[in-house]
Amino acid sequence: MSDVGSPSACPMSDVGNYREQTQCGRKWNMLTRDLGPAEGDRTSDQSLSLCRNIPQQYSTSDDVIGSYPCMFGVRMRLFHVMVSLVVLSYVWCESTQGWAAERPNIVVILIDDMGMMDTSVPFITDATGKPQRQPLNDFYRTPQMERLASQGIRFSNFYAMSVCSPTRIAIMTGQTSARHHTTNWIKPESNNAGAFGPADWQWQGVTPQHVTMPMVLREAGYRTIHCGKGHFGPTDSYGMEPNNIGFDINIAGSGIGQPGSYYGKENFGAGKGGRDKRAVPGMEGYFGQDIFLTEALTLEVNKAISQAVTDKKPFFAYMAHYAVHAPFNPDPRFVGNYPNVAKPLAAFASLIEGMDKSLGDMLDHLEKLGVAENTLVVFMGDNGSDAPNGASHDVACAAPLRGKKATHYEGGMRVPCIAAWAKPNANHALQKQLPIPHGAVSTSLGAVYDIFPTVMALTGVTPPATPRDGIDLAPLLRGEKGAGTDREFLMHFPHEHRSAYFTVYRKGDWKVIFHYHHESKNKWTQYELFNLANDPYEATNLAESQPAQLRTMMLAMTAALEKAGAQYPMDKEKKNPMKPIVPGL
Ligand SMILES: [Ca+2]
Repeated sequence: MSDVGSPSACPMSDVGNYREQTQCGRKWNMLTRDLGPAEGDRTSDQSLSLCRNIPQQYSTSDDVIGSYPCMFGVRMRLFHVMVSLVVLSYVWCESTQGWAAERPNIVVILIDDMGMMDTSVPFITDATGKPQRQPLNDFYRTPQMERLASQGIRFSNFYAMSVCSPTRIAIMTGQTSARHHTTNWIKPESNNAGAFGPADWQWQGVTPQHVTMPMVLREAGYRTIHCGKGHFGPTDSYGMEPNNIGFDINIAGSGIGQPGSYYGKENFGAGKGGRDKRAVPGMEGYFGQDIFLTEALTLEVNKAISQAVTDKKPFFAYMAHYAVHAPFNPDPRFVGNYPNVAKPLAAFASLIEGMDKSLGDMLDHLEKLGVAENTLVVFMGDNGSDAPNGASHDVACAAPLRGKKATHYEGGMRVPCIAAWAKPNANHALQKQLPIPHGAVSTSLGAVYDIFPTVMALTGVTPPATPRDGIDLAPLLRGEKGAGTDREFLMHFPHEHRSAYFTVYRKGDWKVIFHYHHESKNKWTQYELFNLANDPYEATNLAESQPAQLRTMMLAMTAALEKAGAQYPMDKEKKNPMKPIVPGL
């Protein structure tokens, strides 16, 4: 705070007139150092778009705002300006360590619908924490994930929400879905609360009231790059546009949750009848070409990273592949590797292999640019597997885990997570600050909402003090034994999908599931209780046989939901919200 000035010394109303902000000192100068045109030529509107020395071929905030209908566009601009000012005032005046001579670059790679078993990297461990290969590890081919895992640490108990948007907004805000209230995937065209879902759930996704990780990093001087699937808000909402939520650059992101087509020859869905509404935006340069979407996105994100390096900007690159979400278009480069399985599964496996090539291409590119040693890579899936291979609630597509995407079992929300420096060098200053053991496995519980506080701590940026559920994973990344043990994980889903109207709560080895709309006369089936240490694949429901443990876990679940300000599903009469029922003894 010493050289920055307090918020009162830097009134927000003065932000537009930055030439007069001399009292704010060094940090203010850092924020404005790339503003481009001569100061005297800058309008107040221009001066509000801080740190945006952006190549013109990319979609920027102003491009998008200009495309909104008039009144909506004015509102969006006003919201955007207000949020920028609020975040700016905090980051600018409260950042404490973020101005070291060298700041780490951050690359977050998020694979859509990739579960923990959709890889040749074994994540399942034995009781001692040693990885145990499973048959699916011998089916999928992900050599670049193996490369990344050999350079860093993987998590065997890493959780996402059970579907797309709740996880994506958890990454952006550091909040569990029970708190940010986007508890379901966002249908772009209409509110999909479901028959008994809370009517006021956050279908709109990210709004100007949210403080997001890219917003904070951008204002701290990072080039923030979005590539791939957004799915942060429905059509024509504030959240549909990644530029609004803090990204300097948006490549191919919008409100859609899946591509119309993965094929350049099909223009990625544009102009293709029913698939046109899911056309991938901003990829016109590849229309008609024999190129797969995964490859095209990789070329584009690498270009954006190159530009950041050329501009001498630290960067935060969020590479959110559309792969491996349906439609299961076979990737012609790889599908021939899977001749003996059903076509949909072969296509899914080829999507996996394509995204793995992308990972390798990104790692190679970082090394070629000479920035690999100061770039942290975090690789994750956004929910459990959606591999077309068996029944939803069985031990099938995510075997030996039970369940798949959108279910309440472990296969619905356990995802791969690997963190590593893009090129390990134990003597590098930044890597000395965060030494990550090579080829290590952490069995501690981590979650997608931990990424925000982890990145903040690593970059030394202090975000505005809004409620968050995540923790700084640094002790786990360093491989410290005992770190992160006995944490809780809350997954709240008051909507309909493969599993409907449920809450999952895990603490330590125990996991409890509550089903709100319970039809059976057997009251115990409203609950599922598992000890994951003894029964990792959820075969035996202990709810009836261990009522004391069930009550303990239900009390803790109820408290966690209340603490998060959760919204509850409605009863069958749609009159009253339903809260979990804590059983007596
Ligand atoms: Ca997903």
